[in-house]
Amino acid sequence: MSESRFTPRVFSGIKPSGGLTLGNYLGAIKRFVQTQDAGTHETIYCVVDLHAITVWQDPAELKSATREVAAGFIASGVDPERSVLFNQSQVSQHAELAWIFNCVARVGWMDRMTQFKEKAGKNAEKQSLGLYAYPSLMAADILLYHATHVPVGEDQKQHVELTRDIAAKFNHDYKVDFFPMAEPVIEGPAMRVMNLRDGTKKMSKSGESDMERINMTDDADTIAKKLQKARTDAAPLPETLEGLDGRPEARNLVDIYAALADIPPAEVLARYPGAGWGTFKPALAELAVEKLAPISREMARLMDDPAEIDRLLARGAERAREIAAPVLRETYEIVGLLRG
Ligand code: AQP
Repeated sequence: MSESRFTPRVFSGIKPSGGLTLGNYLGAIKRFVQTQDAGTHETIYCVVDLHAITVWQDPAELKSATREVAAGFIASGVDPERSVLFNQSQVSQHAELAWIFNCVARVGWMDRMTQFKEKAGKNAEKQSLGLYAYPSLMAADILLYHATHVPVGEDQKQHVELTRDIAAKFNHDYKVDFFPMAEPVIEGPAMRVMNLRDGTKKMSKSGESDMERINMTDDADTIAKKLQKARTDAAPLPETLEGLDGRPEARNLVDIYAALADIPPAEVLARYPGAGWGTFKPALAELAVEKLAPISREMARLMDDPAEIDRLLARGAERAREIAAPVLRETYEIVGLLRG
């Protein structure tokens, strides 16, 4: 199948399941802005609120988190004119295409999804059906726009691969060349920012303790305190990257520094050869505050005018529907669903 007939187009999203973390920023938003600014692809960015409700969300908090994620996008540099920026539930075609994909994807495919296993833990039977079917909705999010590239953190790679499986099965079953093979784009030193208290776990919005993550809205003192208390081993920084093997917490802090400073991790070690944590942690805190403070200030300013955020999202949704509606219409036609 020739992929060149598809317009180079990026789609990615973030769940408003809480406030944004440094993981979301480095693994997703910062790269969304770089892609938009490079100008080589159309860029579509979405606050995926339908994904958020796969686990319980307080309705008032969900609205506020949706605006906060939108504010985080804009404050970081996503331009609602140059990119299409909206919240998923305003474009009903996402849910409609997801249903069709529920009928294409196989139960065995969902059973292999590690994120469901991690999130459900021992309580899989008690999880919502939505959490189990989440990857099918994510495939719809991407394929509704015929997106060719999907920038994500490492944790979402398997879901983008499943999106390709769904596209391939749909094309095969209906004997069409309709959905593109979207590629995950996973590059840079911070594709998996780890929890500050346990370097083997991912930093998450919904993690139990606030001390395990840096929130985009944290003030300078809080950022410094969290990094100061971040768990590490006792050894100083090594001179080469191999010296970080088996030291997940140390590796994480070096990777965060590298991603914030836009330099390779080896260069961080070259800047701080053999440094102890008493030197490196304050330097990292200073850098994090320097990069994050302007964004959190701008987020606060935007959050002061929720009506303006709502207006921007509604306008973005209108633009998204212009792309999505013809794709869904053609999908219905291919599947044989009558439309008046
Ligand atoms: N720790 C992370 N490191 C790198 N990238 C990350 N992303 C999330 N956490 C990290 C990337 O951010 C994008 C949006 O993710 P999401 O909010 O839709 O879902 P998630 O990965 O489940 O995020 P959280 O923070 O862990 O949310 P909760 O706690 O609610 O489940 C994705 O591109 C993701 O890779």
